[in-house]
This record gives sequence, structure tokens and C-alpha cells, in this order.
Amino acid sequence: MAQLSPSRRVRRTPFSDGVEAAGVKAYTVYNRMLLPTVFASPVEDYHHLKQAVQVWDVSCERQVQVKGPDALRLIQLLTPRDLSKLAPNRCLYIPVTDQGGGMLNDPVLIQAGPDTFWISIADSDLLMWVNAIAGCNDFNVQVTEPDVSPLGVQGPRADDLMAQVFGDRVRDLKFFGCDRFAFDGFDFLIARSGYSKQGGFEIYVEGSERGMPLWNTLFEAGKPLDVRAGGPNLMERIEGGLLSYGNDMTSANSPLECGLGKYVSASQLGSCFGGRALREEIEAGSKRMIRAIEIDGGEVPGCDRAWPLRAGGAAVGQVTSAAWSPDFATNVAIGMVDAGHWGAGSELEVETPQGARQARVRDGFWN
Ligand code: THG
Repeated sequence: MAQLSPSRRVRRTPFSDGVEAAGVKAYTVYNRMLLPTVFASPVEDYHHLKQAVQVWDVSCERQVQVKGPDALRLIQLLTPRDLSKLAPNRCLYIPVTDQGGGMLNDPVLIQAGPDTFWISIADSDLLMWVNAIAGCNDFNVQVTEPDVSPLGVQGPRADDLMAQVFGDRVRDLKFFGCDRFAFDGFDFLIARSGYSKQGGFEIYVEGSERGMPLWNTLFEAGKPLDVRAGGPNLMERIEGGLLSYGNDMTSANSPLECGLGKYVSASQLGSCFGGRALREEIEAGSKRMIRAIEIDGGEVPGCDRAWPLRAGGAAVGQVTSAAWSPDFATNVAIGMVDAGHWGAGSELEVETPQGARQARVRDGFWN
């Protein structure tokens, strides 16, 4: 593939100097910001992530900050998930839906202060949507993109590295729990979360100037742990079934189709955006469903377009993410499969740009 032309539109991050010094080999663009994806090689990065600890520049998970007395009331309109379980020490994964129940984003919601919430977005423009809804309804809130950049610490040794920098109390965080931890005179909001299944944390770095000092400290403290720079790894995230907005789902899909039905609360369907459509889909049954799919044969090419799925010659869906998994020695994939064909064991044919392959639906992802 050709190179990415650098420009001001493709935003650098507070950690870009560190990422470059660590020898980044490939980027993707996410929320108009650089997201490093490859350092040594995709396969080396994958094995290292599963064995050691990596520091990830995930600044591109931009925050939509909603601040003010009406903040929570506004956010509750955006999602069918019941937010009553949100607390200052707990974050939530929330589907965000439009009027028709289509997915606009699948962010993590976290409380940053008494009347301050951060919607940590996937790759779609949510700021304008939230700001417009606030304005049209005379909500007493301010909607902004603050100078906040998440830094991921992912891998089995993440607890040991984080404890060295932030103290042993960080080990007590539960999955999707969060709290403030001091470093260099500032209390950073930290959650046990992140876009891998290897365990780890996300540090919400407030103030770009605090980025590189923290980055450098993590790498210095992590030397004995073989810390390296890393990033979301395609193979690992497909194995773990972590969905990617824009790849595995778009506004053409409902949260139910995305397997996020457990975050669709009946109590919200009378009021949230898309509630009526979601209620109708629950009653009628979903037309398609996101599924784990295994693809036979050797390593598949990169999935940069949807690959049609067929059963007995008929179109029955599409594969949206696929990669060779070194650990499972098969091609792991995520796809949308039509009703009647999404059951575990369902045999399908997938049309890759390099020809047709046999594929089948699995009962779950690879973990
Ligand atoms: N962390 C933060 N912001 C983010 C992401 C993140 N914004 C962009 C993107 N990732 C949003 N998408 C996801 C997708 C999956 C998860 C988090 C964000 C995730 N899922 C858990 C899983 O599938 O195992 C389940 C979470 C739950 O059920 O509560 O973690 O990674 N800050």
C-alpha cells in the first residue's frame, strides 16, 4: 500500500513523538487522528501483547465531554442502555443509536467529575450529534472535545507496570472500574478497560503536556517487564470478538444485530433515540446477527471491503473483519449473517478478493 501523506487534518497526538521514537511502522486514521497499528510486525506485536505488556497511543478514542446539570439526562437519550448503574467508579460500554435504531457509535462512557461525563468514542463524528441534540432541547450542558487522550496499558503484565507508576492500589480496580491515581502532581482518571482481551488499563491523560512525561516513565519502569509500544491488534481483537465501528457495524445495523442486545434495556425504549425501531425488532426478531466465522485455507488477504457470504448460491451476509490467527491456526473472522444461517455450524462460502473459501459460523469467539 502507498504511504499516508502527513498533514494537519490528520492529527498528531500527545504521544506521537514517543510512537515515532519507538519505530512505528504503520498507522490507521481514526477520528481524524493517527492511530499506530504496527511496530515490530503484526505477528510479533500479537505474541508480545499476549506475553508481556504494551503501551498504546489510543488518543484517537476522543472524548465527547458533556458537562452541566442536564448531562446525564441528555446522555440517557442517546443510548438504549440503562445508565442507572453508571457511577463515579464505574464506566459503561454503551451503544449509541439514531432515530431508526441504527448504530452511530459504540463508546465507553465514564464519569470525570460531579456533572462531567466523557463519551469515549469509536470512529464516527458524535460531537455534532450530541451538540445538536443539546441545542434543540435547551439542555443546560456544554458539549466539547476536551484535551484528553487515552493511553492504553495492555497485556498480562499490565498490573505490574501500572503498580510501579501509580501504586499498588491500581491492582484493586475491577473490570470497567475506574478511579483517580496520582502521578507527578496530577490525579489521572484510570479504568481497567481497553481494546484487547489480555487485560489492562486506560489512563485518560488530561493535558497534552502531561503525555510524554507519563509515556517516558512507563517505558523506564517497564524495562524489566519487556514493555513495548503497541496498538490494537487485528488478529487478537477478532479472536476476542471486540467489534470495530465502521468495519463490523455501521448505522445500517441495530445494536441487536451487533450482539449488543444485553445493553438494550426495555425501560429506555419509550424515550431513547431509536427506541421504537428497537422494540419492533425485538418483537419481529432480528434479520441478521453478528457472528464469529472461521474461514478455511491459508492466510486470507486484508479485509478492506465487505466479503459476500453465500449459502447454496444465495447471498446470506458478509464478512467484515478477517485475519490469520497464529494461536488458533485458522482464519478468524467477524461477519453479519442472515436469519436462518447464523446458527453455530452453519456452512457458508465467502467470496474473498482472491477467490471463494469455505467458512462456517461458530458458537462464539475464540476465547
Ligand atoms: N476504550 C475507550 N474508548 C474506546 C474504546 C476502548 N473508544 C473506541 C472503541 N474502543 C469503542 N469500542 C469498544 C468496543 C469494545 C469494548 C470497548 C469499546 C469492550 N468490550 C468488552 C468486551 O466485548 O469484552 C465488554 C465491555 C462490557 O461488556 O462492559 O471493552 O476500548 N476508552
